Amino acid sequence: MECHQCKSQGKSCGGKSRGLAFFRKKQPLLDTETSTNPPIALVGMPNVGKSVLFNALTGIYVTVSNYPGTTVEVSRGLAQIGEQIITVIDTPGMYSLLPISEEEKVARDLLLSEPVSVVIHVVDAKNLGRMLPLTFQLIEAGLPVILAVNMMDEAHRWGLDLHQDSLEMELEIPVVCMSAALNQGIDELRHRIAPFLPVQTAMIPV
Ligand SMILES: Nc1nc2c(ncn2[C@@H]2O[C@H](COP(=O)(O)OP(=O)(O)OP(=O)(O)O)[C@@H](O)[C@H]2O)c(=O)[nH]1
Ligand SMILES: [Mg+2]
Repeated sequence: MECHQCKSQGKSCGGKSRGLAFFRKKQPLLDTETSTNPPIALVGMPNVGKSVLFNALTGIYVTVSNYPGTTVEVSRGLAQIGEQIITVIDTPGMYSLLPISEEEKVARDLLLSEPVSVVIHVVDAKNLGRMLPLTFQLIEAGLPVILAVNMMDEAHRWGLDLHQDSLEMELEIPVVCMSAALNQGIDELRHRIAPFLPVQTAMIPV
């Protein structure tokens, strides 16, 4: 079975890397002890690009572990948002906050049992209508939500476009159009996340 690290790099380690608690650090600042803010959670239906976005935000400093009491794997990594380092959680695919599968239950529990700084709801631009009901559920649950409309490259190829401003006004949450696989829109997303983070007091260890 391939690990998260290998999957992102198109390699295979035969699962050996899974036992490692941490992968090598990319930058010295990226240390778990520097991340005191509640995490950012990436949520959304299966196959919308959550893990690709997770890799784009966090680089290679990632842990993969089973959610307690389950066989469902959850990846955590550190992202730099402005001057701050914050944990990002890549949750299993979910269709609704009312869970049916074990994966959906883990994703729901991750969102509702611990505080999060912001929830990034990743959706496929080609299937927006099918995916927005979960956006409404997340908003109604009182969670701070950013809508990340991914796969804009494919949507454009289908001749689709999105009125980002109108959607933002309608939903009253930030909306970011992106193509995570092409690294497009990631900087704007970081920009839109920043106001959700509490001001950090002691970031750099002395
Ligand atoms: N064209 C295009 N493909 C993308 C984009 N983002 C992700 N993909 C592809 O979509 C597929 C699914 O991506 P993942 O990141 O594994 O999706 P996921 O949401 O993590 O899926 P689950 O873990 O099953 O919930 C992969 O083949 C990606 O390469 C994008 O912006 N454009
Ligand atoms: Mg994934």
